[in-house]
Amino acid sequence: MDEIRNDWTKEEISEIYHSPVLDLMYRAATVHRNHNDAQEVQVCTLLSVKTGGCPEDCAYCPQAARYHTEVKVHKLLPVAEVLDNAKAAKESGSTRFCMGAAWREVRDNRDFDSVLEMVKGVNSMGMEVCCTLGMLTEEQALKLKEAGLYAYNHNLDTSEEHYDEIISTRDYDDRLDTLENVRNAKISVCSGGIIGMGEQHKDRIGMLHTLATLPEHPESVPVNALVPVEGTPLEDQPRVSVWEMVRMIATARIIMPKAMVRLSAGRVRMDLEEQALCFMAGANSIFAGDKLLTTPNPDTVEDKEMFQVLNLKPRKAYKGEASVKFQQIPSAIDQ
Ligand code: SAM
Ligand code: DTB
Ligand code: SF4
Repeated sequence: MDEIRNDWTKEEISEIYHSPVLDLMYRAATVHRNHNDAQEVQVCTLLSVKTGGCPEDCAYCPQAARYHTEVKVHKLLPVAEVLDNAKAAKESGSTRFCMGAAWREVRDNRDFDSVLEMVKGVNSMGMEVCCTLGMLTEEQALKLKEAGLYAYNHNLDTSEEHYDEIISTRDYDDRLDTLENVRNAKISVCSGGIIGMGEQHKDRIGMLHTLATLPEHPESVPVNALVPVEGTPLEDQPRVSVWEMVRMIATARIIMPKAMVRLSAGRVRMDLEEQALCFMAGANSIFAGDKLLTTPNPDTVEDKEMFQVLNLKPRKAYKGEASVKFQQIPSAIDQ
């Protein structure tokens, strides 16, 4: 069995990433089968609970206030509306519900209290509840944990070296500090990045290196293909080829064998065969529903067909070793 290592060097990761692509896929598929049920794919749903008007300058993001995009600003949704959405997501087969807010950071105010209510509500439905709300202090992470938060998403997005080209309003260490606060609060960590933002291969390798050499690997690693949005500085970036997604996913799978590797943004521009290559390379989760946060995502009906054609089965909530560590309510198991 491949051992779980946190001492990968950039050279080792580079060698894996640059290996002949079919060998790379074969190795990743083997590692995947050694550690996970390769037929299982987790279906997650995203909901933007607070949209647009964000003070940050992330070059890829349609929700940054300073860019002129078609995103309509919306204040925090009412708790009941969010819970209705979560119920619908559960009924359509999702086992993880992720709430995103276009905030730079969490503030200790009434909106945060409402988010804590949302977390409590979704957790009591037996779904893994995840949030992505920007930077967090350790106290805020503990409050979320207490409310029943299972996972927190906070992406590194790119390498430390390329970071300044993409975001100037916070730095890489801020990102790492939040991940540490999440980890210390015993919340499951979800962190990955985006490809197709003009980065070089060495930046992708650098980002994977940072993730794989954290004291503990993130339990979840989203790999997003940039969705170029009109009005953002990255609006004209060319589409990434599926082989680049395959290299990223396969390398992540080999160096972090037990992580859920999420084929996240960018699926609308991939056909079934391309997505199949990503599952073969070790991806084992998708976001379902016709919208990600603000951009389109494949149709639920098409995704159901894809599961049938590829003989995939949706993974249950709270499954695997991580769930024992992060479980909130034992009665939710097997619901
Ligand atoms: N504001 C919070 C933050 O930045 O941490 C949470 C929401 S933010 C939209 C969550 C993640 O979505 C970002 O870190 C980025 O990786 C991803 N994302 C945003 N816009 C994207 C785009 N156009 N294409 C691909 N991924 C995107
Ligand atoms: C992640 O890595 N990808 C998701 C989730 N984490 C929050 C978000 C993708 C957002 C794509 C752009 C949008 O829809 O606004
Ligand atoms: Fe704001 Fe998050 Fe978008 Fe950056 S990625 S502009 S922090 S919503």
